[in-house]
Amino acid sequence: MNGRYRAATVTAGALALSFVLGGVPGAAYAADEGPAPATSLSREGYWPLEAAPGGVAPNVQSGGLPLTLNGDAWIYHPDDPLFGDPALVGQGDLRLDGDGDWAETSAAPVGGDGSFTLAVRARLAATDDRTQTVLSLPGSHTDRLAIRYQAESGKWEVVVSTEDEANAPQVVIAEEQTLPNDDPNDVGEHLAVVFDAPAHELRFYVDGQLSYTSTAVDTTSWTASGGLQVGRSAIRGEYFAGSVDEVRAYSGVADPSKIRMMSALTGVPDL
Ligand SMILES: [Ca+2]
Repeated sequence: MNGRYRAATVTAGALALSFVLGGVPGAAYAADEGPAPATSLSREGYWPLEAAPGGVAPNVQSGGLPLTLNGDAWIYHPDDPLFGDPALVGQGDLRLDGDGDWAETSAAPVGGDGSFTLAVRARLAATDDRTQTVLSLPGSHTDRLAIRYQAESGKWEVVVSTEDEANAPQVVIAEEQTLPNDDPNDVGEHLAVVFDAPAHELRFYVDGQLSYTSTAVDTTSWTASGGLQVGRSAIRGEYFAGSVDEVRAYSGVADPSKIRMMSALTGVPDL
């Protein structure tokens, strides 16, 4: 075999490829055609936050860790189930006043050494000048991952620290399209993060949608050492003021259709 033959083959292949791409403009950005799941999905936690007897919100997942409420954190129920202000989803949601309230599990339901999915519905009390963390997974010196309202930009963002160091380089995705809605009559936003470890990709879905700016290359593999934090960063504080509901944690990659189901305004216990 000689070099000239190989060169001809490559040229023919390149022409064929460009023809195929030209025939389906924009296909690479179609929101509904996300990558296939690289790993199976295993639920570690679903906390519908309907009640917290004794200050402990149960995990629907059998054998899963509950969320313990701290500070003045409480579960809201409308006085009148028909005409009162509804909870975000279902009959109750978690209320946090931004002044030392949070809920946490005793250990991390997902650590970050493999693929994972985290989801939550959150409504800020006010889009004010305080950065506020909705969910985080702590290490010793920084958060493995945090989902938060970034006051400087006025946007939701997900932040990954690439090492467990205070000033570690970070991977950040800011949500550019759907801004936080602090209207008390609104349902806030559904926020979901997928870390696809084999694909080295971080995805940030807001209200069930993944915009084309909401993925980032991420090769982080260190493991969180503390429990899941709801309503704060265990490292930086950043206490959340507002309502939180429908917290979910999975090992593995949730595909776009599952993320859309999680973002529904009715709880899906079997998801
Ligand atoms: Ca609820």
